Amino acid sequence: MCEGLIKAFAELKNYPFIPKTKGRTVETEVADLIARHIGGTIVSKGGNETPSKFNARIGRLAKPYIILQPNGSQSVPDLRVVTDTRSVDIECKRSKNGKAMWNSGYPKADTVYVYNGNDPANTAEHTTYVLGADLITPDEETALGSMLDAFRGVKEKYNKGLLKDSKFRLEHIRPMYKETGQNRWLIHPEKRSREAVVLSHLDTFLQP
Ligand SMILES: [Ca+2]
Repeated sequence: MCEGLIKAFAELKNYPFIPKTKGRTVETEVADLIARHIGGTIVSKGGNETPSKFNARIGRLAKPYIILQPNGSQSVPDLRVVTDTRSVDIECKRSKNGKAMWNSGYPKADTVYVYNGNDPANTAEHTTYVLGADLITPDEETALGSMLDAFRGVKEKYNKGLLKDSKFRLEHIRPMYKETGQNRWLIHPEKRSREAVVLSHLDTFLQP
């Protein structure tokens, strides 16, 4: 199983730039590729299915399987590969200018990030991957988490305080994160070692 996942990632490195047309997305391409190599099925929650019904349904599935968007279409990760013993989260990113964007989520140490794109400085390669632990330190993750908690605290304080009798309230906070420095993963000087870290993470992490 682990071997299959590693083979899938080795093949993934050779993937061309995936156009946005024809209903293909990086997420479905990666899910299909992994399913082919590990012999698992791909599942996703139906539109009308409650989370408990969905959980009951996947509870009956033979492992391994891949859940598409396990936390909903607006939340990370894109894929969760579930094996007999563990599961691994995979988040896919795609861009036309070679830059990996974070938008409303920052990296998580144990998530695998797949990037598919078009970097003018490296037209020979279009896909790479990196483990979250190579993108963010534990201290940064803690600081970003506590900043988000602080924002949520402000929201609660106002909604339940000054705004409690108002027709208006803050419905939700949508942060936007930006990575400064080298965020062009296809030309990153440590690209090869970052890819190797992902392979060894999958190898050791998914061992029973
Ligand atoms: Ca994504």
